Amino acid sequence: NQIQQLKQIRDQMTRFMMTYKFGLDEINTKLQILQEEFQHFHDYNPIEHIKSRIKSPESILKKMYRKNLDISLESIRENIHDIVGIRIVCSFISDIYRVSEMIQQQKDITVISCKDYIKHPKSTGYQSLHLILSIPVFMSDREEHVYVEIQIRTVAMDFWASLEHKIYYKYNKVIPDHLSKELTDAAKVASDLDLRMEQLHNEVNHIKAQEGEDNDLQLLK
Ligand code: 0O2
Repeated sequence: NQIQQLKQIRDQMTRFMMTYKFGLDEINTKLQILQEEFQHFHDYNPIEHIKSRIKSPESILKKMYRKNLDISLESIRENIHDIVGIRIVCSFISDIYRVSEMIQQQKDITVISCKDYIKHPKSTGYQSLHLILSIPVFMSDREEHVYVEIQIRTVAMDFWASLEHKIYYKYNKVIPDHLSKELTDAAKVASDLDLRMEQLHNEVNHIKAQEGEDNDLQLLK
């Protein structure tokens, strides 16, 4: 009887985690379509690269304990919004908002929250756009809704966040003051670089558009 019970729990857990895997597959397909379509019609891909992960059951439990929540599948489903985590890295800030809009417009997606740490960076200097979405997953006998966290950032923001994350864990979440200050300064440099790259990008686009117009005029002559 106890073995039966354990088997039942194992099956429930497998089903539970599978739902998130399907959710991730769905979002990945959506992103793939957006990239291909954009590349085809605009000859440009606003996405540099995408990384994704599914939180391990151990990390999920740790987060539940940290948040002081009762452990049940139902409670995990409601309270942990980043079991599926996707990071989209773009070249330019304008691409971040463009990609975010394209995702939010999709009819089967419900936007639960949108945190703009680009317009309002964290005190550490952290910048990114965070979306929490709910998406339907259609199984053989039922429809489930899963939460997905998407972080969208530039290459510079990603570079900064990866290093800061490593330092944060290296010092067991208490970063020495001098490093903390260095990181905040580096975040400012990364942010300035993003703005300059955006300006350059706009200038190049402007020149390209003018050349296009000139070519059209030549053809009319
Ligand atoms: P990990 O180890 O990356 O998974 P939540 O804790 O998710 O319930 P919160 O804190 O309001 O709610 O979410 P927020 O602010 O949207 O941040 C969620 C994630 O963004 C974090 O996940 C990090 O991945 C990233 N993040 C937020 N702030 C920082 C920061 O200052 N530096 C870096 N490097 N990353 C940050 P986790 O679960 O905290 O951590």
